Amino acid sequence: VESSIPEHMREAWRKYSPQGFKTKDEFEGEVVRHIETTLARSLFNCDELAAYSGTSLAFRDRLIIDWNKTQQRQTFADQKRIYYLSLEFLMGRALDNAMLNVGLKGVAKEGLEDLGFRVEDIISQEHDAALGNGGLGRLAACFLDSLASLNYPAWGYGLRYRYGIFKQEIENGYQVEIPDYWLDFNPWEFPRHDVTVDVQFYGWVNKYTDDEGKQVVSWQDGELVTATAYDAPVPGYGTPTVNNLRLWSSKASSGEFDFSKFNSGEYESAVADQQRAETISAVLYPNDNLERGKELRLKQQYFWCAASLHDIVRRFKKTGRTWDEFPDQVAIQLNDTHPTLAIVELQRILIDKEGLEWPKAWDIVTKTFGYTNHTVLPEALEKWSVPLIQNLLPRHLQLIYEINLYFLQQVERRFPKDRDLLSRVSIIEESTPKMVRMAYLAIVGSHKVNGVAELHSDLIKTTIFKDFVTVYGPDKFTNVTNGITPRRWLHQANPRLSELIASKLGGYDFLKDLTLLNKLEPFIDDKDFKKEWAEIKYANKVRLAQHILKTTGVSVNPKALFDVQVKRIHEYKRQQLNIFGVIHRYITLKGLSAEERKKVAPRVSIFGGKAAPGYWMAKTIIHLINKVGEVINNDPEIGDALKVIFLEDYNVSKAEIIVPASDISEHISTAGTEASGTSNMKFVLNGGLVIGTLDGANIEITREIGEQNIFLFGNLSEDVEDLRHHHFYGNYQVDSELQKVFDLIKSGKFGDESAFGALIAAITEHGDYYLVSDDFDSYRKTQDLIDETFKNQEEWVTKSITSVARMGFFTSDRCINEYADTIWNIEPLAVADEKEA
Ligand code: BZD
Repeated sequence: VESSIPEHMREAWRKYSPQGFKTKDEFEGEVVRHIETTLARSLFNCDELAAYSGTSLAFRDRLIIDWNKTQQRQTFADQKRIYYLSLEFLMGRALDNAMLNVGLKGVAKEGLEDLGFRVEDIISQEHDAALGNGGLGRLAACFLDSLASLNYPAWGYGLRYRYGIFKQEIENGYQVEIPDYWLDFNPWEFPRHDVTVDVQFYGWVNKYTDDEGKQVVSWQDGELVTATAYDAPVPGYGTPTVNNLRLWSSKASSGEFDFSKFNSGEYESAVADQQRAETISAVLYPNDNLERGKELRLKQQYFWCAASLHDIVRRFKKTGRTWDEFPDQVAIQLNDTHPTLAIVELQRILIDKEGLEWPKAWDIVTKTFGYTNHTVLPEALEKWSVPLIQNLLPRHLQLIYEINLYFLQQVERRFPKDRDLLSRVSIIEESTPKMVRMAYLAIVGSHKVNGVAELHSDLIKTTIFKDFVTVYGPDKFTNVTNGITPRRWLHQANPRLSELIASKLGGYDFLKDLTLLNKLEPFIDDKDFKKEWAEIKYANKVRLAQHILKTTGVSVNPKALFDVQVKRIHEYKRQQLNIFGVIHRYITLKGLSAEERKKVAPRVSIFGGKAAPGYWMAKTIIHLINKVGEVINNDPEIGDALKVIFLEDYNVSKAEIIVPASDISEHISTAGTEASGTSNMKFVLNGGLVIGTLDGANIEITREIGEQNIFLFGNLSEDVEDLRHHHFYGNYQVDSELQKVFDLIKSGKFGDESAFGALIAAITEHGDYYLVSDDFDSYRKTQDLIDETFKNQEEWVTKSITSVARMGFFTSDRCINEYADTIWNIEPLAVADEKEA
């Protein structure tokens, strides 16, 4: 391709190819130019939003240069690529990240000062890209950062939702949902109106024999929806690699299907078609760890899978290779079961369009895909009804049945006469209506299945996927413990701590090799270092206290112990255990004399997180937290001894303020329910200690940082089943201290007690599925131990530094390298000029 362009053209191109700014003056020039010409504003009407826009456009120009080069480099190198399919990418803000990754934040800071702005104010103008619910979506974002930072040829594929996760407001103690329209001005996305795919829905399958006697299968009629690509650059840290995140947006196809309507005057119905098509990429489903089987959700999934697969196949075909080579060029990772239809779609392309034989096509498919499971909760496992798929995707349903048949025949050959096994592993559940078990389809269609922390990966092998271990043997199942990017979660969120660490380690190499943090251990007894460490934590707490005052009107003492639980609200995550503990603390404080109360370590209990709009129990928990806060925060006897804060609208950019400011964070899920957790890693990396159960990645965090540096409590996962059984069949009694909490709630102390009835009944009457009562005593005692330990600041800071020094394992770089080596079989692409960041 390159050689076909004449030298004089290349010469001219090279001469005028933009280089991007490097110095402060060049930066200012670019910002002013963008504000005056791109935005048509001037010195006299340049507010912070306009300054943000100008700054972003200046950085964007720089990124685009590296982005284009990266794409060219990857095309010429022609290596295997990894495609990460995720319905969620919780990216947060892009500008700060771009500044740090290209190593020009200092230049921007000074330049903006000249222009009359503070860099922090400009950064905070940006609307979060909130295209995700929680851990799964943020993990995808951390992975993109690592893939680019490690120079892997990688693409993310997702949906360009017009509305991201809703904005949460609290009114009278209740959650209210406000739509998140985030696309008003988004300088980070590039519409590619020339990159479109028509995606088909409904219709029927025509099977016939053609003139030459060949069997032809064709999916006919129905409706077409056009997918348009929107690309966003993903810059690596300290490297010229800028990868691509491609998000699809839906609109009605301009193809043959609706022209007839316009022509026959059915204008309104044509408009309705248009709106129906646009609805597909309109909203992110706000459920985390819950599946509800809605047709529109299935449409989203197929729309995105079909468009992505088409794009991937189109790129592969340009190389002129034969189909055998597909798995040597393409690895596709499924972020949970949401993209499972991609498996069926690739098989359809190979069989129906490319004319491959079934076994050969299926071999290619299974070599290409890997599947990551993120939950064992039964209510989160996706199942789609057969009639629904039949109607929406008739050809895919046939293929699913054939895949199942082919698989079950294989099982039967190995385990003859085991009818039970066959029905247990069947992709089709024989219920009314019949259901397609997406996790089973994902397992059958992939060469590797992984869990996201050791305990979780063991659990999937012994519980939900047990029979598949029998069928395939244990090697198909593996573990890749989650990680987080230290660029965003240390360097960006906590610049002073990052700087202090760099001063001891002689530079910022630890941001690319997090195991270097262990070089901090020799400084654990260094007085000045410890003092600075503590000062930074304090400064971060002051900042959070300011945010709390501004957003809630409550003034908290930054010297108090900040106890934080921020994550999606879910019964299994047990925010109810936390708030019951807070109420118990309140009862205890009220029983003390004023003198005694002064001796208690003051505490601020901070909560944050969204409840799925239809999840009543979760909303009740939010309501209780807010009501308890109203009472305690206004009780003059209590004062600073205890404050209870609910922070509205927890999201990525708020996490960047909250995480560095915690003394203790809570990761207290019922053992065996939280697949991994990733905020646990973020808090510890920022010098916070953890109270946690032996669940998910808490177990590995404990192994790495040492038992003396974490506050563990509660029952073990292997005992959960027996305890649940005992609740129903034993003589079960609620913990007596917890009963006092219930009594106070029932007295109406926190407002209308009937509002909280369901929350209490879940424990006292409905079997306490999440073992709140069983763990209450050990939770309280552990909290008391935390109070004691916090009084000895010397010891506390030692634990904090030691933990950070031992967190190297939890970088998403390690995690991505494991995926690359053990699942994807891909190599990084060499880059000539690795940048000094
Ligand atoms: O994935 C989460 C798990 O609950 C965490 O334990 C784990 O750390 C992270 C990353 O592996 N799962 C989710 O966040 N799941 C969802 O958000 C989700 C969304 C839609 C449908 C089902 C689940």
